[in-house]
Amino acid sequence: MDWHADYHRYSEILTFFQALAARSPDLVKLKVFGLTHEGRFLMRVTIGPHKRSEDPDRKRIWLQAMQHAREWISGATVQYIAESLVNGYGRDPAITRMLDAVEVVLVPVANPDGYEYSWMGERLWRKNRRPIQPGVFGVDMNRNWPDHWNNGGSSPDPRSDVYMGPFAASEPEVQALMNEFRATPNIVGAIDYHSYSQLLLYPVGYTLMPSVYQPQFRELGQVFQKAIGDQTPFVPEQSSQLYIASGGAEDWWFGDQTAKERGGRIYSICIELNPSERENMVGFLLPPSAIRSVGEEQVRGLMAFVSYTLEHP
Ligand code: 0X9
Ligand code: ZN
Repeated sequence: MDWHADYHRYSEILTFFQALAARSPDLVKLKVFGLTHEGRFLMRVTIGPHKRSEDPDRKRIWLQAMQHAREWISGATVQYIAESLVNGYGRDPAITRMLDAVEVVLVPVANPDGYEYSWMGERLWRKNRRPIQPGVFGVDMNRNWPDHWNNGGSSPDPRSDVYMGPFAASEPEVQALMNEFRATPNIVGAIDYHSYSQLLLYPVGYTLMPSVYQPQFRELGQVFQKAIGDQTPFVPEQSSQLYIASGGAEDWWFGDQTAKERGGRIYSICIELNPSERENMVGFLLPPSAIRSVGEEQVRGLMAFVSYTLEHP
């Protein structure tokens, strides 16, 4: 069976990564780093030659998908990326070079409760599934991160799809992701995969004011596009130009607090995957036949992202 010909339930995805780790024990390591509200495992996958992990200066790239339950292509894409990296190491020179230079740390499903609900309950569910009031569920995880939380583009109404939560980092999934991120040394770049609209969004999202890194992010956008190819345009823009939204992961990764703790900023972006439409909810229902081509493109995009990040410290 061709795994990438379809979308899969969370338990199957965990099994997929267990099989990948069993097949390449020197390259792939799994770790449960937290539990969701409903008690599911939050899992991270480390990809790269283990013998290099002991190097205290080993650089790392953080990849994360499926904060939003209905954005299934983001999960399928990181599964594709993970398998491509594992298969390519020692065979494909560019992949080998990349994994010798950086370790990839991947959270394949950041919101497993919401994801399972999008299979069994409502296909277009977005938030996590923590009960807030009688009959009212879920916080938008990408409005809950503690960087300029509650600073616009999010809602205090628990019934809203962009509910920010009762306080910053109120959600167990966000807390676990933050702790794990902070416990991972030398992260130089981070990508949060979402869908859709084919955009490369860079910080900051809480205000229209540009960050001092805007020129680099613009250049990164061009490099990324060149790697993907003209057949699939990815528009680079500051995320607040799409719409202002506060409490997003990419702002927290980039933000002052993280910067101070780590002695520098990191390249953090949010990729809105295919399709290119902007308004129509059917964009979330990308047919599974698209997984392979999106995956191929994103492997190339990731390689360009990593190269740029390393060349522009
Ligand atoms: O709204 C979001 O969280 C992201 N779009 S999505 O359709 N996948 O929900 C975009 C987040 C980009 N960040 C900001 N605009 N701050
Ligand atoms: Zn999203």
